[in-house]
Amino acid sequence: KKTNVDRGVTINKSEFKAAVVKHLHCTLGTDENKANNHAWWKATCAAMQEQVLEGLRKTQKTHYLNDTRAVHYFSAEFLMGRLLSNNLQNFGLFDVANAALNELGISLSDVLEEEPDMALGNGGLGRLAACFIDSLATMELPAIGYGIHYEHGLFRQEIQAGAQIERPDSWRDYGNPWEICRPESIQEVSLYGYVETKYGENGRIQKEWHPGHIVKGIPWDIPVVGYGGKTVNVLRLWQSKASGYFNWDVFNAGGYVDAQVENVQAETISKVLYPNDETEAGKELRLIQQYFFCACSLKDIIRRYKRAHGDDWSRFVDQVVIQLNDTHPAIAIPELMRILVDRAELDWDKAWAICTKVFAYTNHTLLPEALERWPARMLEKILPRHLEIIYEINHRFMKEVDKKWPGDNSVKARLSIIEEGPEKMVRMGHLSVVGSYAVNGVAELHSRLVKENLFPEFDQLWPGKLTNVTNGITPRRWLKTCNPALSKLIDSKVGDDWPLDLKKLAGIEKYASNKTFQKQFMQVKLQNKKVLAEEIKQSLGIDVDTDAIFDVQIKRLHEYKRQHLALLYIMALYRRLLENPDYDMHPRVFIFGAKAAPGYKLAKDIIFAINKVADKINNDARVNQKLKVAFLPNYRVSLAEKMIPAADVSEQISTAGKEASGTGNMKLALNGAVTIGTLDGANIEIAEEVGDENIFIFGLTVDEVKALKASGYKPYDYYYKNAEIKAVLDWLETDYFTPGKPGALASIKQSLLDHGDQYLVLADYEAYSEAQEAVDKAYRDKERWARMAIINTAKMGKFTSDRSIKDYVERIWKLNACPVVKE
Ligand code: 26V
Repeated sequence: KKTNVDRGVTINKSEFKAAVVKHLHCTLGTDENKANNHAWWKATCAAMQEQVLEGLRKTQKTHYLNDTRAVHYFSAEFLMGRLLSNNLQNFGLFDVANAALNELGISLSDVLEEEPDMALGNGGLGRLAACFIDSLATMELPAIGYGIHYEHGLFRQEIQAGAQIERPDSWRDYGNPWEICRPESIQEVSLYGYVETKYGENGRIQKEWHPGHIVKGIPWDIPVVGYGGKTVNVLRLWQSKASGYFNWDVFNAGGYVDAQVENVQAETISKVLYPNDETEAGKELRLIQQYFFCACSLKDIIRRYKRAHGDDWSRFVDQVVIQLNDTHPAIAIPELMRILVDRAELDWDKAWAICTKVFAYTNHTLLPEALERWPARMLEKILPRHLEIIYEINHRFMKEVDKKWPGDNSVKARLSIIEEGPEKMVRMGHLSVVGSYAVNGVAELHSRLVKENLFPEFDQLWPGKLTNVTNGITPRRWLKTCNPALSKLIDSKVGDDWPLDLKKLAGIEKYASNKTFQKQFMQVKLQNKKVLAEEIKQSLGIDVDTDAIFDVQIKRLHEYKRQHLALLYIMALYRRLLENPDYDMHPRVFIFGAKAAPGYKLAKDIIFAINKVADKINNDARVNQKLKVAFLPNYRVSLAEKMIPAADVSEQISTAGKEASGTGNMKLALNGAVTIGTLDGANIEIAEEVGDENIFIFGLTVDEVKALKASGYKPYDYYYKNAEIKAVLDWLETDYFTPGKPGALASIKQSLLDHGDQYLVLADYEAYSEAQEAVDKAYRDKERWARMAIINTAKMGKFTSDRSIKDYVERIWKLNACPVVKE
C-alpha cells in the first residue's frame, strides 16, 4: 500500500526497509547483526536522503526553468536541531519508517535519539531562521538560506557542582548524513590589503582593492524539506579554507610550516559560532565571519543570475531579494555596492538604486549592548574598500538628511552611520536602515519601539519603510512532531490539515468545556509529563510528581529575561513552607533550561544560584512534597521538544520593552501551557488571541517602566517595604544554600540593590507573586485549567511561521509560489 500518494513521494514499508538495509550494507559497511543504533540512524538517514535528493533535484529544475524571483535569507545562525524526524514527518513517511524499523527489530525513537543537534545558533534569532526556511519550503516559495558552516555550534553545557561549564560542541565529528559538499561552487573571498585609486580614460575615478589575503568558501548544502514533501529548498552554509594562493612563495622558499599557519588562520573563520556575549566590539574574527559568508553568498547569487541574464543588471532587482537577519550580514550592503561600482562599473546612483531595492532588514533587539558597532579602524584594516564605500553612502545620506532638516546638526549626529567619539564607530543598524527598502521589528510592540525609540527620525524621513512582521513558529516541528499524542487528538476533532492551516485549531475551542475532551486533553498532558519526569530522573536523579504543576522557563539566560525573578519567588515559597508547613499551595515543579554566554558573569551566577537553591529544596523533606526545582543541563532544540509538550505553565517574564518577541512563548502555548507573563514582545499578541481570562498577565507596562525610571527608581524602597523581598535577598547572602561559603550567591543581591536593578525585578516582584497565586488557584480547578489549556492551543493559529512568511511575501518580498512540476 502506498501510504503517501498525495505527498509527492511514493515509498512503502518494504521499500523503506530494503533501502535502510541496503545503506547499512553498502554505505556503512556493516550488517543487521553488528549495527548499533548510530549505524541504524545513519542508514535510516541515507534511506530518507534518497527521497530528499529526488525532491531537491525536481525543485531546483523547476526553479531554474521558471527563472523565479527568490528570497535569499542571510543569517549568521540557523538553529536547525535534528533533521531525521522532521524530514520523515514532512515527507509523510514517519509511520512508514517506524513500521519498517520495527520489523527489523529496531526502535525508531531510539534511532532518532542518535542524531546530534545542529546547533548553529544561539537562541531565538537562529531558531526563527530555521522555522522560516521550513515555512518557505512548505509554501513552495523559491528561497535559499545562506549562512556559515560552523565546525562547532553553540557550546555544550555541563553543570558541575551547580556551575555552568562550557564544552565544545562537535556535531559533525561522526559525519552529517544530510549535507552535500558542492566543490563546483567554491568561491574566493578577499581580506585586508589596500585600495589603489586610478583614473580611467574618461576621467572616471576607478578604485582597485589589492587584497592581502584570499580565502576559499566551500558550500555545503542542507536540503530543507517542506511539509508535504513537494518543495525541497536548500540551506547553503559556507566553510572557510585556505586558498593556497598566497602560500606558494612561502612554500617554495621552504616555508612549509609557515604556510600551514596561514591555512590554520583561514580555516579558523568558520571554526566556531560566537555565543552572544557581553559585547562583540573588537572581535575581528566575528567581522571576518560576517563578511566571509556575505561575500560568498553574493558571488553565488550573482553567478546564478548571470547564468540566466548575462551582464545585464537591469533585471537583478526583479530576481533577487535579500533578507538580512539582524545586522550580522549588513556588510553585504557595501559589498554589493563594491561589486556594482568597482567591478561592473555601474555609476554610483544606478548601483545604489539596485542595492536599495534588494535588501530588507529585520531588527531583533533594542538592547543597546546588542546593537552592532564596528570600530572604523578595524573595518579599514580588514575591508579598506568597504569603509570608503560606507563613508560615501553616509556622505550622500547626510545630504538627504540636510534637505529634510536643513542645518540641523544634532539630527545628523543621531542619524549618521558613523558615530563620532574617541573611537569612530560604524553603526550597522543605521547602515542597514539606509541600505534597505524595508525594515521590520518582530512583534507589534517591538516594531513600535523600533520606530519611536531606536530609529525615530528614520520613520519621518522614509514613512512606511519601518514596519512590523510578528514572528511565528513552525507547527510541524513544534506540535505535529514533538507532540504526536496531542496532534492525534486534534486530528480527531478538526481533521489533519491544521499543520498547513493553523487557524483550523480554532475548531477545538468548542470542546474547551466538554468534559470528555478535557479529560483526553489533560490525559495527553499527563503522559507528556511522565516522559519529562523520566528525563528529569535520568538526568538529575530527581523524582518529580506528575500531579504537580510543571512550571517551565526555557530560554537563554539573561538579566532582562529575569530568571532570577522566578528564583526569588521560589525562595519565597520555600520560606513560606518552612514558616508554615500547612501553607496552602498545589505542588509545583519549577523546571529551567538555559545557557549563559560564557563571558556573562551574572548570568552564570544565576544558573549557579538556581542549582544551589534546587539542591537544598529538593533534599528538604519538610517541603519537597510540594516544591521541587529542576535545572536541566544543555538546553537545546531537541530538549525543548521534550520539555514543551509537558509544560503546564509558561514563564515569559521579561521586563516590558526588552524581549523583542519571544518564540518559546508561542511554542508553549501551542502545546497547551498557560502563560504567566508581562506585557512584552509577542506576549501582548498572545493575550489578544487567548483572551485575558486565559493568561496571567502581570507587572509594569512599557510606559510604567519608563515613568518609574524617569522618577528615579530606588530598589532599596522595595527591599525595606516588602519583608519577603528583604528576607529572601538577605538569605542569598548567608551560607544556607552554599554551606561553608557565605556570599557565594551575593552577586545577585548586589545587582538588585547596589547596581540599581536595571531590569526592575524588585518593582515587579509583588505583582509576579500575586499572579503566581492566581495560577495556583486556577490550576486547582481542574475543569477551569483544562479549558484554559485547550483555549491556548486553539487560539495559536496566528503564530504559525507560515503567517509570518505570508506577511513577508505580501508586504516585503513580493514573491510567487512555484509548485514543483510533475515529471
Ligand atoms: C545579543 C546580545 C549580545 C550582547 C549581549 C546581550 C545580548 C542580548 C541579546 C542578543 C541577541 C539579539 C538578537 C536576538 O537573538 N534576538 C531575539 O530574536 C528572536 C527572534 O526574533 C526574538 O524572539 C527574541 O525576543 C529576541 O531576543
